[in-house]
Amino acid sequence: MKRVLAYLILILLFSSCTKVRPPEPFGPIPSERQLVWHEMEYYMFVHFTVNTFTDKEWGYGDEKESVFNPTALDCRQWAKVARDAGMKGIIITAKHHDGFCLWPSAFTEHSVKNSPWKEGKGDVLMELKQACDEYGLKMGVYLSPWDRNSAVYGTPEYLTYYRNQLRELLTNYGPVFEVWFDGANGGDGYYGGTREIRKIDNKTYYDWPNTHQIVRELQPGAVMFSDAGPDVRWVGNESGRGSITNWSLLNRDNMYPGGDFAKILGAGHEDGKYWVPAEVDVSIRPGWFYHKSQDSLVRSPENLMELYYSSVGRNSNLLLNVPPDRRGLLNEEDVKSLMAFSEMREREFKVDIAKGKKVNATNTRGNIYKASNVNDGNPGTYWATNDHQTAADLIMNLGKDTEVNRIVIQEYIRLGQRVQEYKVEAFSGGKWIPVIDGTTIGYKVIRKFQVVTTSKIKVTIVKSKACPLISNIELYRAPGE
Ligand code: FUL
Repeated sequence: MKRVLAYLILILLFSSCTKVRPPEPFGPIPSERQLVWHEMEYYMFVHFTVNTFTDKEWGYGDEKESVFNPTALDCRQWAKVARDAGMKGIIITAKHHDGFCLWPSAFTEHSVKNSPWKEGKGDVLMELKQACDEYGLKMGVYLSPWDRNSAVYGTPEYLTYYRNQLRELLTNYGPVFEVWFDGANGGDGYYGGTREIRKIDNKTYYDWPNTHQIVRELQPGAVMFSDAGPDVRWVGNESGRGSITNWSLLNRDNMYPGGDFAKILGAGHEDGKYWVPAEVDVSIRPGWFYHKSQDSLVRSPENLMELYYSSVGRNSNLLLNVPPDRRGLLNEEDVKSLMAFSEMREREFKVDIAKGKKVNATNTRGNIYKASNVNDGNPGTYWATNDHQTAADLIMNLGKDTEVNRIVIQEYIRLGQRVQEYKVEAFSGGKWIPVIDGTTIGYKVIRKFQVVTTSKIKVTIVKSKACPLISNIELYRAPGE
């Protein structure tokens, strides 16, 4: 009996020693609202206001409300197109720099309520909210801090006005997933008829920390975008280019919207103190607003595909602007291109060659964090190495010679962004051949390469800040090439 007991105690002791500890978080980690945002990946920007009717990009603020008169406005068409295109939400310019409000704000006369559209009874925000609900999309709002119409712009009173409008938008239209704070502050404007230049100090005028509080209080699930976050950062250009090295980290303490930070926003900061991932905002046309003269300049499906690789493929979300025309509809040209792009994406990523294939790793943190977690189709599981093991190989056995030309890799970012350097090799002709190398991974990278015929793919984490955690690897043979 004694011997049995001793034996049992030994077994217990042994199993508690070998129990694998989960990896500790490393550095800043994303909040729940940011995690939800990462998974959205691709959504629509809608620039629509008086500019659509005056053929401008920046309205001066003196536009008569009567110019806003879409003949067939249909937010359900926008939402259907967005849904069919594979987008997850729509962010609308509720108010652009001209100050005209697409909803009947109680705090200004400069809105849809004084326009001929629906005899002043219309509310674009409400129609969009209902359309988004119907098509399973999330809604976001752009409320321009710069207001070239407001007589009080530049004084402390404007801040109260701005915050009142923010409250309206965040109270009356259900859940909002993103609030977009633009950094533009051009100076001159109508400003209640004074037609002058008003300069503000970007750093202090808007008292951002207190404005942010309103968003947290009214919409705790919403992320806030600006050049400097706090939750999502601008990528530093409007041409659709995410940075190849892209840390979702940023030292944003001394940054503010409209500051001169474009050069650092692409890569972020490797040693950043906060989790502030990048969003790529870009238009399907040369302008942000609809101009008939640009109907022939809509981006081709091939071009949109390139944008996809240089945004979602580089650890960024893609916010693609598709501006409604004067009817209040997404134009046929844009819709055609978006749909063809969507089909192209489906063809490109049709069959995941990696799924279910046998995987081994040179280092594994016990059975829970096994190598085969990278291709089990479950984003909640991941392959991890032991602590201090910051380099390791993962080998995927494809079973037979197979053509491959795309790879998707994802880190398990809940515990931080870690990988600093990786490479991919293919086993061909009896040896390992280099395919691609890279720096950061983060939420996701999608990489293209020349077709290789191979029976095995090796992903090497060359350098990582802490033990790497890889949640997903996919392989594809995209047509062509
Ligand atoms: C810029 C604005 O000035 C443009 O008009 C546009 O809204 C773009 C997305 O952001 O800063």
